[in-house]
Amino acid sequence: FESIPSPAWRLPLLGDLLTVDSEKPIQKEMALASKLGPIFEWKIVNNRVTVVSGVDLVAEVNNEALWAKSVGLPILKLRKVAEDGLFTAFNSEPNWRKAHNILSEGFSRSALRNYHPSMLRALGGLTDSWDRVADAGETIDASSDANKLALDVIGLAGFGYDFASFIGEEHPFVGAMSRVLAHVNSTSNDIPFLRKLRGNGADLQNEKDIALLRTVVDNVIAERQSKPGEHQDDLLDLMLHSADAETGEKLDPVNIRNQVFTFLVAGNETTAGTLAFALYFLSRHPDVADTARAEVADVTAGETPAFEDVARMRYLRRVVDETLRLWPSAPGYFRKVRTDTTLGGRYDMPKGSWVFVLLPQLHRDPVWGEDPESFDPDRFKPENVKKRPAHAYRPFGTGPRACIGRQFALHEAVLALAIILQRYNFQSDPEYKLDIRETLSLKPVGFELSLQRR
Ligand code: MNH
Repeated sequence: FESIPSPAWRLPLLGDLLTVDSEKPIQKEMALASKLGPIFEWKIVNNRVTVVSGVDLVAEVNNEALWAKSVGLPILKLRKVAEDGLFTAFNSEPNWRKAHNILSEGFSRSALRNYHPSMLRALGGLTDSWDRVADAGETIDASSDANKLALDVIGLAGFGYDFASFIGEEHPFVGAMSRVLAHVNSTSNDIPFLRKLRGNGADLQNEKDIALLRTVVDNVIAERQSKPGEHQDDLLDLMLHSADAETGEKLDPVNIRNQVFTFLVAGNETTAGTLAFALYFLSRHPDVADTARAEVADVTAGETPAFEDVARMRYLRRVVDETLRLWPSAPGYFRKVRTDTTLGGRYDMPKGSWVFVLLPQLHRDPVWGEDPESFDPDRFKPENVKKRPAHAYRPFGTGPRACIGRQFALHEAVLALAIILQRYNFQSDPEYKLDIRETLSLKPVGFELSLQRR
């Protein structure tokens, strides 16, 4: 067996201090992968991480016969809040299959059709707010508004709950959630003694934040239960009333709470990041924005996009696909090997070993051509997609534990961009340099747009 490439030998602790970047571990790993290749190993204090990003190796670890989802360290930390919710559940937990069976129905095409009006309603909050900003000649913060929109969308569409993010003060759920995720991120990568030096202020805040998140989740459930006659045909209804066809069992109340929390987080952060990155790319590529705007006009004839219109906006969908290639807002996932095996024909992987699939680097593999950094939606024309190996693009993960919300997210992103393009011209400051914040998910920070109504 060969040993996996790793950064040059360093003094154990001082060296680690110099290489660890607990704020931006993904961007650090991208730099290491560029130097060390499609597989490398590095050590964050006691945690050895094997990072895989070459397309052939990723295809291998995505093979369900040999490998499976692993609940990696950050997901393990998130279990403190989400327990056995869909995203954080261990493969072995019976509640995973039960909830997966029950909730899959909530993501069928007919379910999506039901969510469309709620998505439009949430978007109405955004456009009311942006109209005022445009008239006042001010700017919006793309990530912050994308977060508001995504929370309103998942709240209304999934749970019939209006966070009303664009009206008045920001809902405290937003701040609490983003701090909890940042806490998970930094405690997964930080060095324990540095954390001690910083004191436990962050940990106390974290406890308070978790309590607040639980209260909001309980309110969402209680509000629905206070109206027993009302059926909404949404995720919450499935959680409360539907039985798993396999076991005949319904979800228990504790699990429902975990699922509501899971969906409010999973449905928010990643979609918001995608939308903010897409706005970044559109503002930097006026030709792409023009083409997309023309398509929207063509498909909708200037009307509010109908459900069926969204699937017809092929070019805009490619804009979203290409955005998720360069900056996949969920930047990776963990895989664990089921039996002793050899990876790439030369690296020893005893049963139970795990790797991290680094998506932004996979999405820059040589199969993406000479200039993987360039933003080009045409990469996703069907004839070009056919030329690439299937595993070259995995922004929604792989296998049975892949994203259940994929179609929901894509519908939301295309619809939101269509309405924004229809309604506004927008520009970003040419001086702005993309700055990406990592809180498990990725999003641009400090990215502002000025708007004019069209
Ligand atoms: Mn989503 C799992 C990416 C939007 C709900 N999601 C995953 C995984 C990736 C992912 C990658 C697999 C993680 C792993 O293997 O450990 N998700 C995304 C991206 C977007 C996204 C890039 C938006 C863009 N996700 C959404 C939305 C929802 C959602 C919207 C809900 C409405 N995702 C989930 C859930 C899981 C998941 C739930 C866990 C599924 C499971 O393990 O059964």
